[in-house]
Amino acid sequence: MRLMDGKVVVIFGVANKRSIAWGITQALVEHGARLALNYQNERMRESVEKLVEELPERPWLAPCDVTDEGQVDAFFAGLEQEFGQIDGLVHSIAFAKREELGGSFHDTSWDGFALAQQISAWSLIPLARHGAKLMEGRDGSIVCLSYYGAEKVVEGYNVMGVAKASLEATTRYLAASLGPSGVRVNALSAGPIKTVSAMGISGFSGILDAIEKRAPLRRNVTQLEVGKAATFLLSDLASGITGQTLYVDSGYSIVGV
Ligand code: 1JT
Repeated sequence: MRLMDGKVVVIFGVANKRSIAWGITQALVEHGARLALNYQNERMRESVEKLVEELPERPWLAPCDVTDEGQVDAFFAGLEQEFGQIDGLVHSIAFAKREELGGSFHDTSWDGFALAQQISAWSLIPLARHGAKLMEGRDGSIVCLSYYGAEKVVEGYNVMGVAKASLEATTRYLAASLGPSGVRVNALSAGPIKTVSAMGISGFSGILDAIEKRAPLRRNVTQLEVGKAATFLLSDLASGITGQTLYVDSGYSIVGV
């Protein structure tokens, strides 16, 4: 069954083979989607160019640092020229300074707080605005990535927890404002995954161990499992779903004591 035949999806956030966005790319390719990807800067360009060589069809690639309005404008202008319209958009982008992920939350700096919000939450708004413009009359779908630390305190997640809470609320407000145009907006709350940016954060491997011990499925989730759920939300199978946060977490979030 191919869920995405004839659909165009733009994916923000592929950096390397461990990126969640790469798992989403692979699942969407499996389901027949035509893809467009960004790379954050020239340094990232090479690694993304190399990764996409594995795919059966080369996706459209262009630079886009989401903190640069000019680059966002140029990216979507190029996208429109290449595809005309699009059907889906994936936001798989987050950032926090290493020193803010750990230590005492009450020591959070304004700069660290603002940076995490700008890149991890606010950036969804301009991407959704530009994306929705290319989805007119197409029943479009937008998906972003969250984490359990948005709603419960996860030691050390700190400023990212507040940014993800903001992202989930942004998802609901965008769902309400874009719904009348037929555009759906949902978040996936993924279990912890060994990505390049997560590895080496103190406490992270303990969180992976806790999932293996306590989650109903007794294992961690993979990038591809998140990709399959993203494909569902982007597809017509989810045509009645908007504003939601869907958990892809081996069931961890349902467990109490
Ligand atoms: C970022 C990073 C966002 C790691 C992230 C993230 N969302 C989930 N993780 C994994 C994670 C989870 C916990 C944690 C640390 C990392 C890395 C920097 C960019 C944004 O606890 C300390 C619970």
